[in-house]
Amino acid sequence: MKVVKLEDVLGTEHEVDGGNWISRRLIMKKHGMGYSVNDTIIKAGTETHIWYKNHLEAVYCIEGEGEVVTLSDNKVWPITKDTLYALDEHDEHLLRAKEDMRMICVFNPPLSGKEVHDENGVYPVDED
Ligand code: 9YT
Repeated sequence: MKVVKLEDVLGTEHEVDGGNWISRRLIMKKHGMGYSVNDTIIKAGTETHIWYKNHLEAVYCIEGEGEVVTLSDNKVWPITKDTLYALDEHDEHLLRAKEDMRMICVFNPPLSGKEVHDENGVYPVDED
């Protein structure tokens, strides 16, 4: 049994500042669950290019409002509180936050916990 509180992560190396977002890594690869879980704040007024070529991600919005644009078809997906989107095809996308958004992000394979996007919006494969 594991219990993790947000306050345990704040101010540690697992509170990661990505510029447009701050990701609090709650469950990571080291926990051995086969996925990772982040509590992430997307900053109001930002647009972030993301392309998780090496991961599948599901994102559940629990606060705030914004939209995702999938770049393969330029479709705009409104995202508000209580909405989940799943990047089931490693979808390249733009994430736009109209206001601060709080997102619960689940990654498969799990993040090691310190990742930030590279210049293409990608997280690397964890080789360990
Ligand atoms: C929602 C989203 O993809 N935000 C970017 C940060 C990432 N999800 C993370 O590491 O929490």
